[in-house]
Amino acid sequence: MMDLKKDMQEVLDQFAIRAKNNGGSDGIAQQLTKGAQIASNSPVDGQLIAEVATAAPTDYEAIVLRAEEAFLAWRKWPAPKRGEVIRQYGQALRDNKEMLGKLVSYEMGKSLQEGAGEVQEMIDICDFAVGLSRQLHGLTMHSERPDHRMYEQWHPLGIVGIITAFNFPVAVWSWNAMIALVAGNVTIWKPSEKTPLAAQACMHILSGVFKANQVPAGVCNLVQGTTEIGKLIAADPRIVLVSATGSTRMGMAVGQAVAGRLGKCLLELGGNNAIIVTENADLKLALTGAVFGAVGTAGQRCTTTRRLIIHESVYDQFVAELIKAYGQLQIGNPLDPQVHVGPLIDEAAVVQYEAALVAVQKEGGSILTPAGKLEGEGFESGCYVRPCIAAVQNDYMIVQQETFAPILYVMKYTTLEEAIQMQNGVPQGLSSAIMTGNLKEAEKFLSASGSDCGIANVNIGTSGAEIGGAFGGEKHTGGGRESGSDAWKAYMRRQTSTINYGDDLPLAQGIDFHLG
Ligand code: UN1
Repeated sequence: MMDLKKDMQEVLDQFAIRAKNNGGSDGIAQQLTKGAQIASNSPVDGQLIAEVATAAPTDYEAIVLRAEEAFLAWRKWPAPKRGEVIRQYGQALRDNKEMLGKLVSYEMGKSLQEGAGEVQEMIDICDFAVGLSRQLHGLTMHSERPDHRMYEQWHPLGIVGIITAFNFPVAVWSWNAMIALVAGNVTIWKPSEKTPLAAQACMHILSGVFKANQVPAGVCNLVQGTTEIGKLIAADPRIVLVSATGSTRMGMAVGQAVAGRLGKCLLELGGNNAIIVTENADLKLALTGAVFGAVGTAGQRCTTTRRLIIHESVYDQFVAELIKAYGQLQIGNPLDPQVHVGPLIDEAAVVQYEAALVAVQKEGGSILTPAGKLEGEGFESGCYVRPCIAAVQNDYMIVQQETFAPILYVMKYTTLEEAIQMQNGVPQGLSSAIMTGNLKEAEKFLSASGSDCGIANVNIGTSGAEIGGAFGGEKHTGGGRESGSDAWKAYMRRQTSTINYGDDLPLAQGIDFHLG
């Protein structure tokens, strides 16, 4: 095992993170943060990593004014030139992948593999955004009038507010920011107050690239703070688009505030993702998909597998194999490459995990594996729990909710129709999967009367989406789409133009209107 203290000091030095940090954009907001300090403690060992100053409302105001100013210049940069800046950021992230991954892992508690994976998502979205910078296409349409041409083009919106959650402290910001920036927007990022340092590091790397390219100050901003800052962003008519990732409760508040001023919203909220394991599944493959989906990031992904809907003919065998696999999981310091499951984000999350287990039993469910909080050597932070499996019914109140912890609910089905109904029978609609070698089952699951989720996979778990597809979901997941495919359109405004190059003014719909 590495010398954690020495190793982390090197990481903090690399990103110029000191014991106390200014909370604004790197090199930009040096005098701007007058708010209270927030402490970032690692859930790995409970140690204080560093403190960050939060933005006071006056700091926020100054940042918005500067962002507005920066937009006037940035929107004039040709999109491929903006893309070139993002290309260089992608390169800088490649150079810093190991270090940034380690910081994410230590500050958030996910495994080193997953920390590095998150930085890889950042690199991937940079590459995607660079290509996109030459492909922000509009259509050309045939006009119904002679000597007329009709076409559309896409323009930037202005300021895009990005509110992110602790569980993907760097990747989700990048999905939003990289696309928003090549589109010609400026951004204001409010990261989770539980992972302020990872955000600080992202901005530190970015500021070097921006300086080298003389990007106007204020194009990409960081505002550290609590939900108070999130509320300011949601209510602010100058923030044209608010992209928010987090709980359904948070999304409802943000969505209502933004709708109240007719702003644009992009919400990526809770999931309650299920895998249907059919009698035609390759059970070995299903096992790996289910276990990684359920315990990866200690069950704190919005795409985490929370429910397994298993055909009655394979239920006993599959559940027995699951229990065996859970017995082999290594729980502990996520910086140790041998470890599968790290801590939850904080002690409040442990309390929620414990409350969910009580609720499961109260409603008549049974817990099939050892469960509970872990104590003793290595678990001093108080954030470690045992991933566990519980046999339940789909309509239990606790099963209908998203508990951000490694609790996997198992249930039985008889017909595929019933399984699909159970899969869809929750308020959330993010990710879903079916494990089957049967083409008809797979296609039924993917059809209009199949999964109602934004993501529907076959022979793959519910988590680990690639950036190239549009990411997001329906119902209480909020309806937004981020990252790949044509999700960029949410970050731009569409302008339809009709041009008359003739000598007459024919009106559409055949209307005859003559003066004199
Ligand atoms: C999230 O949990 O908010 O699909 C994002 C995945 C990751 C992203 C998860 N690529 O699991």
